[in-house]
Amino acid sequence: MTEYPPISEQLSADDLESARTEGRRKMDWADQHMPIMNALRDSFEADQVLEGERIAMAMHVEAKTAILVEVLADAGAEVAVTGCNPLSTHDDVSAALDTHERITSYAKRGVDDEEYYDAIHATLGLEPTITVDDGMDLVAAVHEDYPELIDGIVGGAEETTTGVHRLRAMDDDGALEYPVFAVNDTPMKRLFDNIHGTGESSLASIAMTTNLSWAGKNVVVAGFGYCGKGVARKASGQNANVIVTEVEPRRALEAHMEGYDVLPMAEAAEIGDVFITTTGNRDVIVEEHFEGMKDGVLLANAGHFDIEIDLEALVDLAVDTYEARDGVEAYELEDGRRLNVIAEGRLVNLAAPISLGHPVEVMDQSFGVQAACVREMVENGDEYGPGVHEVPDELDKEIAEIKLEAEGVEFDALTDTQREYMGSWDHGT
Ligand code: RBV
Repeated sequence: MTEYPPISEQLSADDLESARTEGRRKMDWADQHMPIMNALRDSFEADQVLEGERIAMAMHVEAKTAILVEVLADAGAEVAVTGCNPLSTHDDVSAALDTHERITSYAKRGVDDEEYYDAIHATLGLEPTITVDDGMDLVAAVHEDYPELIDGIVGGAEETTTGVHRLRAMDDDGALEYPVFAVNDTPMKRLFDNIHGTGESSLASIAMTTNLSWAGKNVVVAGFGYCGKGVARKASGQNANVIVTEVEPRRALEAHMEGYDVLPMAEAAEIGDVFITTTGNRDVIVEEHFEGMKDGVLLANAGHFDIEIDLEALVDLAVDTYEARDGVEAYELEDGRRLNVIAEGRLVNLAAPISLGHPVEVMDQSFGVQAACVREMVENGDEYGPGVHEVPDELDKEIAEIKLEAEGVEFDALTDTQREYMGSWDHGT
């Protein structure tokens, strides 16, 4: 197993002290706004539901994620955590987490590829019984590099669309050898985190990074999945003129019926002021598109990996590149046009220097489902065979009910007659 030092051994003694204090302060703020995680912490801790478990995690290590990590550790598990993107870690939060007696954090911002994977491998030194991923890098490392760990793993949970997509491809190949919950696909995750979370945090990060307005801009949203819908809706709400690009006919139609302009990227490229990719696929904005763009455009990616904007082609086209602002790299073309790439084309809502990730409230929901899935794997893991599994609806509803109670929202229950009616087929006209 790779030797890689935890964050506490990577920062100087002076930096470490202040980082821990600041990291804890960020976590306390998040915690104050996470009623679901607080409720789960109380019950998990009282019953020590994860006692004896060892959990490896690769996620965006910032304040909200830290609350999830802490809840799992307070429930009795040993946890080793690292980042799932080289730019999304908050070192202070990572340092604060690492003070917990049952948590080791290897996450550090700005790591290169080698350090990134060394840290992933270091978490597996824990010989996990559970893996929690955002993007599937842990599952991949286990299967490719440490298959001997598979027998000891009860199961895993996956946070994001791209990770679930990769897992399904692996499952289709018959290569996935333990059960993994598709947390992303639950209503409590997707309808809130993907739509509102990605929409709000991507736009907020771009606006704060550039100090530019949305009003009156042509905003090109590539992909009209859950994330694209959120970005389009929120941009429209900020008075932008939204243009959607799609490859799926029903989604293109849906975007059209929502009132957005739908265009091929080649045409959108020529009129867009801001481009935001949310497809989960590669090569969405490429050389032919750069060639048609206006001077001063902003290019940002809200998909999990940095493959949607072809930066290599842009580097080749550019005669000069320079840091135009913190988190903005300008690529100057031969004819003088400047194309501005935000956060190196990485997940913009987490990877720009001022990015904070999704709002606390939505991560409370997503991580509530994550925690419930970890508990389910520990309690009933034997019932799930190798492969990708839907999260049981009851767990998702449990998380919704905790949130509704915390918000003081009451709702109805079916009467017996209604339940009977819904289960019957013989009542016609
Ligand atoms: N995401 N995490 C945060 N911790 O601030 N913000 C977004 C955070 C997750 C989100 O659930 C999405 O599915 C995933 O990041 C993409 O990597």
